[in-house]
This record gives sequence, C-alpha cells and structure tokens, in this order.
Amino acid sequence: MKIAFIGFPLALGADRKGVERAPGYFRKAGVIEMMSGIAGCYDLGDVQSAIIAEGKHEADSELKYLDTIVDTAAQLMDKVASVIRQGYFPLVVGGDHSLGLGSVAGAAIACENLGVIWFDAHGDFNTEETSPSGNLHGMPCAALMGWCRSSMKEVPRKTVAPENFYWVGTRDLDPGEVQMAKQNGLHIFSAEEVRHRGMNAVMDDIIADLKERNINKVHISIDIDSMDPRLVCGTGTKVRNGLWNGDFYTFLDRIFLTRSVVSADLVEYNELLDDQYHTTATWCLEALHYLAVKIKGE
Ligand SMILES: [Mn+2]
Repeated sequence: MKIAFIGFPLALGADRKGVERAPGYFRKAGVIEMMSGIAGCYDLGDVQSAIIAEGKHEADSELKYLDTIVDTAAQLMDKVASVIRQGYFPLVVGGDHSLGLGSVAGAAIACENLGVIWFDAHGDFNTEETSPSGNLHGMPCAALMGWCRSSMKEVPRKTVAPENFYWVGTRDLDPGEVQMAKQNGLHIFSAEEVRHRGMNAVMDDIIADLKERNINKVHISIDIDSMDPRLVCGTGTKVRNGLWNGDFYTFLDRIFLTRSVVSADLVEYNELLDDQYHTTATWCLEALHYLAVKIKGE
C-alpha cells in the first residue's frame, strides 16, 4: 500500500515547545524520498488550525488550548478518513499525542469495528476530572471512548469501544486512570509484563483477542516515550524501565503479519530534548523506514 504522509506540527497538547518541529525535521532528513522509494509516498503537508492559540486557557478554564486542538484534530480526522477510503495508508507524524484524537477518529469513520493499539508509556485516557495537568495529550483515548464532557467529545463522530483498545508499554498511569482502567477492565499490557513474558507472548494475546472480537482493521499509535529513555531521550515525558528495540520491532512484525493495520501515528519527538548526536531523531527515522517496509506489504 502507498503511504500518505501527514504532518501535525502542534505542541499545544504537551504544552512544551519542540515537538511541533518534528514533521519538518523528518522531511528535511529526507523521509519522504526514503518512503517513496520503499512503498510510494505522497506528502499531504501539515494539518494546521485557523484558530490562533493566544491564551493557554480558552473555552474550558482547566484545559489548555482546547479550541485549537479540537479544531486541528477535527481536520486531521477528515483527512485520515478520506485517505483510507481512497486506498492509501495514512502515516501521521506529530506533534504531540493529542493528534491521536483526530487520527483514530478518522480511521474509525472509515473502518467498521476499528481496533486501536496505543503504544505508549502513558495511558492517555485522563478525563477533564482526572487530568492532573490539563494537558490534552494525556486525554485523547478518553475522548475517543466517549468519556469526556468538553468539546473534545465532539471530534470523534464515532466512538471506539473501550474493549477495542489495547495499551502496550504502559508504566505511568495517573491515579484516576488506574481506577478507570480497573472499573472498565481495559486491556493494558505494561512494560513490566512485556519484560516478563516477552513481546511475542503479549502479541499472541492481543492477536487472539482481535480475532475473537472480529476486529480486522487496526490503527497503531506509537508514542516514542514507550521506549526506554536510555534509548530514546528526545521526548518530553520520559519514564524509566521502558521498551527496547527488540520489543518494538517484534511488535511491528507481529501486528503487520495480521494484515489488518490501516493507519499509524508516530508522535512526541522533541528535537530540543535530543542529544548532540540526534540519537532519538535517528531512532525515529529508522522506525519510519521499517514502517514503510511493513506498509508496503499491506
Ligand atoms: Mn502518549
């Protein structure tokens, strides 16, 4: 399948500058040419909001940059849905993880009974009530499941059932999230579980569950903070004891073997936090390279 590259140069959901530079950084590094050579790739440019984020707090006093993020995510949703319907593979490059609200919602419009794998150190399913920071990149999954009350809930025209979500690499849930996860029986495969059982065993479980639920379309949302900070330092919310490259590439091999992956995100690369050798940028470029190889086979 051919790739449609979509940039989402927004850092407002993380409320920390740097991640908005990533789509431009990767383009300059030649990512479009590289992907064109592997799978075929169209650069659809960047999604940008017409709403200027002047104040931190807009419609909802607790939620930072809500209006701008909701507007941008809604545009991304339409783009992702139409790209999938035209037979291309949307690869959305952030930017912060609030973009998941738009990309997952778009994939859910285009695909019946969508499954979502949220590959991340965090849960990102805080609601307005449980968010400790008011940063929207910690809330997209809650909005997608229909748990939010702010205008975030208006973006997904179709919600995704909580049982269709799978979290992998999780190791930093906020107290409210721990409670919600228990109450709703969310499928959470922590980094610790991956370490103890191995990624292959975890993927056996996920793939069996997808089959059982008749889910044959899957969106994968990759937050680079899923990885161990010793490997990936150029990101804003690092958490110790993360995943390793073997885990990551096994995950991609196994999920693409199901031939069900329809769209993907790669988010939270922050050039300003990278080391002098740009180790994290290199990690991302290699990940994008491998994704292109896998997408080609879809
Ligand atoms: Mn995230």
